[in-house]
Amino acid sequence: MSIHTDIQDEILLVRLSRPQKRNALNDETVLAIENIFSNIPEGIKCAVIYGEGKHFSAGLDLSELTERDAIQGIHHSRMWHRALDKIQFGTVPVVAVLHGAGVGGGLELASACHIRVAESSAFFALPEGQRGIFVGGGASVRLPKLIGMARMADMMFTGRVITAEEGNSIGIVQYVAEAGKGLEKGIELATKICANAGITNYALMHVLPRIADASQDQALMMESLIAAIAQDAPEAKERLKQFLDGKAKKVGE
Ligand code: 1HE
Repeated sequence: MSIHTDIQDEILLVRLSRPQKRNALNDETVLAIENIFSNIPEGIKCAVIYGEGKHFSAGLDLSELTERDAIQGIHHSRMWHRALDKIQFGTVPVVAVLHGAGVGGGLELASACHIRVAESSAFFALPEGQRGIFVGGGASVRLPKLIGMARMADMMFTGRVITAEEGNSIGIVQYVAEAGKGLEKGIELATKICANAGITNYALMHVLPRIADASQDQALMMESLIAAIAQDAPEAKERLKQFLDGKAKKVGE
């Protein structure tokens, strides 16, 4: 099997497990991703995805690319879109823990997650330019939202390799961890996410990206609607009361 899952408390741990091929994403793996994120077990509130071996993922399995014609190529790309949409618009937030290569489709997979942690060994690139192809796993939509269109175009035009620290400063990742400490950091973040109200996590996954894509007028209306729904929940009322009674953590605690 090219992917393994484990459960730790309320967190689903998803491990890319094809280290001999640098976790290159063949069709079997992409379909397994679709299946896993379509069937998050009851009681799970967050997922963490990471890679076995020295790299997160070397991207598309290039050995499967050679025989495809144009229409097969479209179906293949749409399969990636389906699978990665199950991550971005699934039922639980997903933290990606990146180390070594996070390139091509590996970066596309990471971009579909909600938070990215890079170990200091991580590096990012879009070698599609050099391979004579184009991204097909959603990077042209998701990556410009993280780093801007000019940076993505540069990565493809020139094959530029971005380090973990650079990735942190331009927005590919939100955290950098020491070598070997990424998973720990990912689980620490996932634990915080699990403690949020479900409606807040849902709004961040499903409403915020739609607000970002909408016109200002529609976006502000969506914000008002989701804000009203969230504050109406008994859980929100209870959390606000706890703060006002001095029983909740202050900011930063
Ligand atoms: C692979 C792949 C792969 C490794 N497909 N087999 N992605 C790329 O263009 C990245 C290509 N890979 C690399 O540049 C390097 O492998 C790495 C920098 C990621 C890692 O280097 P290293 O020295 O640790 O490993 P290696 O010796 O290059 O590879 C080990 C094995 O994995 C070797 O196979 P072996 O049978 O000779 O042992 C490699 O052939 C195999 N391997 N990467 C297939 N990608 C939805 S569209 C997305 C489009 C893309 O993602 S394009 C970018 C593809």
